[in-house]
Formats: sequence, C-alpha cells, structure tokens
Amino acid sequence: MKNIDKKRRNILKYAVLFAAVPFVDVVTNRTNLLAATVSKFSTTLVQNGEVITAAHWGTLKLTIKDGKIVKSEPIQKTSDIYNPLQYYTQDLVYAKDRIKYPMVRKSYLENPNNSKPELRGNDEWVRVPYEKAIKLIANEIKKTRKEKGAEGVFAGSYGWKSSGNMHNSRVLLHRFMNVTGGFTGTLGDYSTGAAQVIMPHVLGTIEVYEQQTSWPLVLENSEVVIIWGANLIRTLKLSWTSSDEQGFKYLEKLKNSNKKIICIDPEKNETCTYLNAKWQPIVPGTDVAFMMGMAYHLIKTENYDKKFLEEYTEGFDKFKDYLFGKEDKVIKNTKWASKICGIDEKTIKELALLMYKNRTMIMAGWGIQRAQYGEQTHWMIVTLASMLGQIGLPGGGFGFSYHYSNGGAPTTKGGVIGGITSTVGSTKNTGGASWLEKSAKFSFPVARIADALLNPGKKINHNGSVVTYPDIDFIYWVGGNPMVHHQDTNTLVKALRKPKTIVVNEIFWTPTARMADIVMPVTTSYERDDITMSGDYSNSSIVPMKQAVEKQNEARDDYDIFCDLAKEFGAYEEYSQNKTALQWIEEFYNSAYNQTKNLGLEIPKFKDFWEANKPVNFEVPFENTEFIRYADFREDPILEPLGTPSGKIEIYSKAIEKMNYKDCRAYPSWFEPDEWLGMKKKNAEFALITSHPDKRLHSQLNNTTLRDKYAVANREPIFINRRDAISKNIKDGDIVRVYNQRGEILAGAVLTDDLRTGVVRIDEGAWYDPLERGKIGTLCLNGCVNVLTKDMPTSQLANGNSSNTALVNIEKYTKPAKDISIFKQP
Ligand SMILES: Nc1nc2c(c(=O)[nH]1)N[C@H]1C(S)=C(S)[C@@H](COP(=O)(O)OP(=O)(O)OC[C@H]3O[C@@H](n4cnc5c(=O)[nH]c(N)nc54)[C@H](O)[C@@H]3O)O[C@H]1N2
Ligand SMILES: Nc1nc2c(c(=O)[nH]1)N[C@H]1C(S)=C(S)[C@@H](COP(=O)(O)OP(=O)(O)OC[C@H]3O[C@@H](n4cnc5c(=O)[nH]c(N)nc54)[C@H](O)[C@@H]3O)O[C@H]1N2
Ligand SMILES: [Mo]
Repeated sequence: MKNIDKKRRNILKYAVLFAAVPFVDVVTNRTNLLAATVSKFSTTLVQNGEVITAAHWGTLKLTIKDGKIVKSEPIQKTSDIYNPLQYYTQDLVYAKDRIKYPMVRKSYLENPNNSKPELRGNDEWVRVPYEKAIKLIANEIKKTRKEKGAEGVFAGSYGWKSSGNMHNSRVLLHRFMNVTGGFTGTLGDYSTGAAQVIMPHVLGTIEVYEQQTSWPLVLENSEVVIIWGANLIRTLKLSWTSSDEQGFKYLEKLKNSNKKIICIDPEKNETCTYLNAKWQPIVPGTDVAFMMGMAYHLIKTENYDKKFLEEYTEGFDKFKDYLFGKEDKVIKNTKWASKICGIDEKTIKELALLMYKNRTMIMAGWGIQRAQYGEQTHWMIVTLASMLGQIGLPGGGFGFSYHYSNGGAPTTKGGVIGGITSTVGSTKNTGGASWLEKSAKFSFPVARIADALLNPGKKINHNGSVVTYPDIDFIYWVGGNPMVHHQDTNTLVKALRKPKTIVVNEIFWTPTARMADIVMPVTTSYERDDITMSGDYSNSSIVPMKQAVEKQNEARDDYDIFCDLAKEFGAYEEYSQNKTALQWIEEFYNSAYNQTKNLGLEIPKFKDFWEANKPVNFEVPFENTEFIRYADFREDPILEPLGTPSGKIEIYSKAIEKMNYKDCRAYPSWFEPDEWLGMKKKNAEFALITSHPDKRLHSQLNNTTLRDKYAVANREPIFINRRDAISKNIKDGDIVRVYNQRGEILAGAVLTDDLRTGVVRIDEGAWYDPLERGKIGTLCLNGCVNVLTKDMPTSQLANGNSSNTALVNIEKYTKPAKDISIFKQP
C-alpha cells in the first residue's frame, strides 16, 4: 500500500480548486489588468482554410471553403473510440430549421394581454423587426415586475447551451435579469438532482462534480471494478466545457487490463460489451435492495471493516438495526433482496465477498438516482463502500464521476480562464458547474417547474426548508429545451399555458421555441468568437473558438440581444462594462495567463494565442496522477474532517432525522417506487428506462443527418427484449405505440438480447412532435420519451426528477403513421 504523504493532501486541494466545482471562486485580478491590456482587433473570417473550435463533444477542426463549413473533425484522438457527434457541425449551422428572424405568435402580437395561451404551439408566426421584438420583451418584463414583483419573472432557464465561457446563454440571461431588477431562478439540476442534495449530508460535499481518485491509480491498484448503472463509453462523448477525451484513453486501458469488471444495469450496455464485463441484469429501481442484501451478507459472514466504520463513519448501528428488521420486522437478507432486484442470492453473496476481499472501485452513474427515492442509491453505495473499508485507498472506494466529463483524468498544472458572470463584479469561473450558482434571490427546485407554474403560492418541503412557489407571469428561456427535457410533457404543455409571456432565444425551431410567444434567433457557437477550457477536471487546454462563418440570416449572439435589452432599462453600461465579446474573451484568457505565470509557467500572450488558432496545452505534474479521493480524511480524520456535522461519513444523519420526512429517513432505506416491475397491481407492463442518447447531447443534434444512423422507421428507437417483442408480435423495424396513463408516442422497434426481460429503453432527447399541435394528450410522432415519464419529485429532501420511474405498454402500430414534421420550419 502506498504511503499517503503531505504532498498528496495539497494535491487534493489543488484538484478541487480547478475541477468543475461550484461555489469555488477562482482567484483572478482581472479588473486591474483590463484597462491596460485590452487590445482593439477583431477576428477576420477565414474564406478558405481551417478554424479550430470546440463543442461539448470535443476540440474540432472545421474546414472552410468559400466561406462555408464543409467538414468537421476532431483534432486529437486519445483512443480508437469513435465519437460520431464530432462530424456534424455543418448540419447544425445550415439546418433547415434554423430560426431566421425574430418571430412573434400571431395572437400574442395582436394582444399581449389576452394572447390566447391555449394556442401556444399551434398559432401562426409573424416576423417582426428586431427592434420591435426587443421593445416588446422589455415592456413585458417591466410590466410583470410592477404587477408581480421580480418573482413573477422566471429565468431559471436550465439547459446545456453550447460550449464557451463568453456566450454562456443562461449566465448572460441571469446577468441581464440581475442588473435590471431580479428574477426567480432554480435550485439544483436534472443530472444529479437527488445525489447532490443528499451527499452533503453524508460526505460534506456534493461529491458528484468532484475530482476522482486518478485513473492511473485505478489501473494500477483496483482488482475489481464495479460499473454501477453507468455507460462510460456513451456518456464520456461529452463534457460540460469541452471533452478532452481523456476518459476514453483510460477506458481503453481498463479494457486491456484483465481486471474483474462487473456491470450492474438492466441493460448490457455498450460499456459492458466493450469491456467484456460480467453483466448483472438488475430490475430497474431496485439497486438499494440489491446492496442491502450484500450488506446483510457481509455482516452475517463477518466480512466487513468494523474498524473503518468505527473510525470514519457515524450511525452504522442504526442502519444495521434497520437491515435486521428491528423496527419494520423485515430482514433485508439476500433472499429478500433477490426477490426485489431479480439477481439470484448466490450472485449477491459472491459479489459482496468479491468486493470485500479485493481492492474494489465502485464507479456509479447517475441514472440510478434519477428515480423516485433517488437519494437512497448513492447513500447506499457510500454505506456499502464504508463497510468494504477501502475509501481513501488507491483504487478503492467509490467514484461518482468517472462516467462524466472525464472525471479521474489527472489535473494539469496551469491557469483556468475566467468567464462571463451572472452578477456584475463577481470573479466566479463560469466554466465549471455554473448552473448551480445561486444567482437569483428566489429559487425553487429546478424539476418542479410544471408544478410551480400550475400552483402559484403552493408550499413544498425542500431539504429542511419550505419553498413557496411564486406567481409566474413571464418566462425567459435560453440554451435549454424543457419541452423535451422535462418529465410528463402533457402536464408541461398545460403548465406553459399559465404565464402571460414566454420568450425563447434559440438557434432552431425546437419544441420549446414553438411553445413561446416571442422567439429570438441566435447564432451557433461557430458564428461568434468564444473561448473554453477543454477537460473539466483535467483542465487540459485553453481552446480558442474563433468565429468560423458569417452569422446566418438575422441570428444574433445572446450577448448582443441582452445588451440591447439592457439598454431599454438604462443598464447597458453595467451589463456590458462597455466591452465587446472579444474584449471579454481577452480578459478571460488573461486571467489564466496570470495564474499560469504565478505557477512559474508561461503561455502565449492573448494576441498570439488568438492568431495562432490552436489550443494552449498544459502538462500533468506527476503528483496529480497520484491523487486519491479522501486520502487526507483517511490519514487523519481529526485534522481533515469531512464537512458533515460529525466530520465523518454519515450513515445516519441527525440533520435529516430532524426534517422528519416519510420519503427520506435518517439512514439509507428501501422504498417501493410508485411504478416498478415488482409492484402488485401494475398499471402497465414494461419498465421504461430513459438513458442519455449515444448520438446526441440530449436533444442537440437530433435535427442533423446523424439521426439517419439510429432512427428506425423515421422515429426514435425503442429497444425491446427479443422475447418480449415476440410475445407482442413486434418485429425489428416496426412502428410501436408506447403508452401509459400520461400519454402516447410512436417509436421504431429494435429487438435485442441485451435488455432484461420486462424492460424497454427509449433514450431521452427526441424532439416532441405532436400529431395535433398544442393539444394536451396528443400522440408524439417522433418518440419524445418524456411524454411517458412521471413528473414526480424524488422525495421532499431533494425534489429531483424521477425520469426512470415509469411503466409503459407497447403494441405494434397498425394504423397508417403520419410522418414527422418537427425538423422543418413551422
Ligand atoms: N426522461 C429523461 N429526461 C431527462 C433526462 C433523463 O435521463 N431522462 N436527463 C436530464 C438531464 S441530466 C439533463 S442535463 C437535461 C438536458 O436538457 P437540456 O439541457 O435542455 O437539453 P439540450 O438538448 O442540450 O438543450 C439545449 C438547447 O440549447 C440550445 N442552444 C445551444 N446553444 C445555444 C446558445 O448559444 N444560445 C441559445 N439561446 N440556445 C442555445 C440548443 O439548440 C438546445 O435546444 O435533460 C433531462 N431530461
Ligand atoms: N452521448 C451522451 N453523453 C452524455 C449525455 C448525452 O446526452 N449524450 N448527457 C450528459 C449529461 S447532462 C449527464 S447528466 C450524464 C448522464 O449520465 P448517467 O446519468 O450516468 O446516464 P444514463 O444514461 O441516465 O444512465 C446510465 C446507465 O444507467 C442504467 N440504469 C437505468 N436505470 C437503472 C437502474 O435502476 N439500476 C441500474 N443499476 N442501472 C440503471 C442505464 O441502463 C444506463 O446504462 O451524461 C452526460 N453524457
Ligand atoms: Mo445532465
């Protein structure tokens, strides 16, 4: 075993500072710097040649011919893993469904005070001059604030926007709202809604966006790797900033490592196949029961680390009482667990012992917590890992971000660029988890949006406090697609009839843009200058994102739109600080320049960097390859306590006990979901999992020719176990109607042996394409899965979304199916 020295403790701090962590101020002295150094030059568009740029899916090289993008490809490959998303930039820029001009819904234009909101999604569109649209928006914001206060303006505006620290649409929106009078925002996110709220109680950090024990140490030390509800080869195709593809490199090494790898997942997913791992086909939503069976067996056979539990955790005995059924008289033994999770007792026992007797790394994904009672899964993983006693050892414990944004790729030594901020004068780096920044005075949990719109004044419990929903009259959405990302689309359609005004800045006529009253056309990131880091945890490089082509049609940058709106409030100077986008970009770069210099390293001056059209790369110092999460805590729990009330890992939380919630107790518990395969009276036959798509980023790229590579019968695919399909007389390529009490969609059948029986998968992100536009309950022709999911909080603790808790029916669709029309101009 390696000796954990002082140096490593410093690395921990270093890594956390530069990882994609919210609430961390990156030290800059950019304000002083600015006046002296900002140069006055602009980007000259390349007519024939190459432009380097970045997207969430990697650093790209665009080939330009006669002023048009003709080719898009990655510039760096770290493995043989193919990332199809990197080749379709031209499809995005020249898409048929680009929004060309500012557009206003006809009834809204006629009378904004009585705009017939029931016609949203089904009205005519009228082109208006840009200046008129700006005036309309500004007037409505002023009116709403006067009538309802700042809380009446909702600008939570969740979404993945595009890469770039300047044109960060959501932050730009918040900045605009903050300088003009305030708004209602949101708490948390859709990704880790449950885990990020429970983990601070358990570990003292949100854990899900933290640097992981380094991949090199995993490869060197782990004997067993458990991939728990994660699909690394798929979800590592993207990063929040821009992917440096380091995760692929390590995944390839893991494949060739001969380690024992086990995937616990209702689907034998691509990662399981790629790694040639052992598949454990669990019943969806039952991981907690599975782990409890393991925990019980470890205790019964005396194979658990009592010393670790004593020294580093709090309240294990109470959890043990629960396992042994002291209160509820239910003993959570392997027999009990097996009946729920569908994995046989022998396997549960063997797996528990395998994990205890070998150095084991549990790499968990997040789909498992995107479910009712989702708080329990990650809590139970931490509990199980505590029993194994390997937390803080090289290659042992758990990691909640190996599948995301290249977590575990060692952090480089170098500066981090700044970014536009949601409040003026703030020095927060917005390249990190900026969406978790608290920039609004008032917020409610993000996935409660439909509930909030429908029930103004309603009070809900949230993590120990009470939140009262505001009365929202005005919505501004940029860089997100709630009509696709939010659960239970039909309820959302109803909810979106409630506000008086909905404004959306979009590139394309997305289902969300179509539900708006005013639509502002915006540029893609290839039509404006920007800058980004590549590698969220690694901070591998600074990538220039020079404008590659002319702005299309009347598209404008979000920044310009908000500058013009700010003028209507006399707030332009405060908003923009009188800077052009390129001047901001120079400043963000200079902040990294100075940090780098302070570290004793050198990078080019901004002008040289910008003109060179190539990334600036940083090196990984050896000590960062030796980073072990929780090593300091393990070494000295007294001097390096966790941020929990006890300073230890809380298997029992007094803070949660005080909240007295029925749906989240003070210790990890098994709760039976409202909809799952094992329930007594099922309202539908199949469990639905809604994974993240392999060939999209959520809904992004659905409108490109990449869709031809996966669409079946010109619909989103539904994956069905072969035997289940045969029993329903469904064949490969058939159109299937998928339905439940919440709605119905069409999808194209793909028969597979890689799904547990009784489970179907439809990936999230297919654009909602209603047969009857604007109508509640209508059939979706393209297969948007959220028509079928349930809009239900995980629990009162986190109020996360429960996307993976749903049952559906399937049948062969025999009527003539109308073709999709969502990827055209409306
Ligand atoms: N059933 C189910 N639902 C889910 C999930 C699930 O697992 N299952 N996952 C959830 C998760 S984790 C997430 S993160 C969400 C994702 O939900 P979203 O983040 O809303 O999804 P995207 O498709 O990335 O939407 C981004 C939108 O921003 C637009 N855009 C891009 N760049 C710009 C820009 O510069 N300016 C403006 N104004 N617009 C821009 C794009 O065109 C696109 O429409 O979905 C959630 N929904
Ligand atoms: N290509 C691509 N990559 C992405 C994204 C994308 O849209 N496309 N989105 C990015 C974003 S915003 C996020 S938040 C992350 C999401 O990352 P995750 O949340 O980890 O991804 P998911 O696809 O929701 O789920 C991963 C795995 O969980 C399994 N699973 C589902 N239900 C259960 C269950 O009950 N038990 C068990 N054991 N397993 C289950 C699924 O079969 C799937 O293999 O991915 C990021 N990466
Ligand atoms: Mo996400």
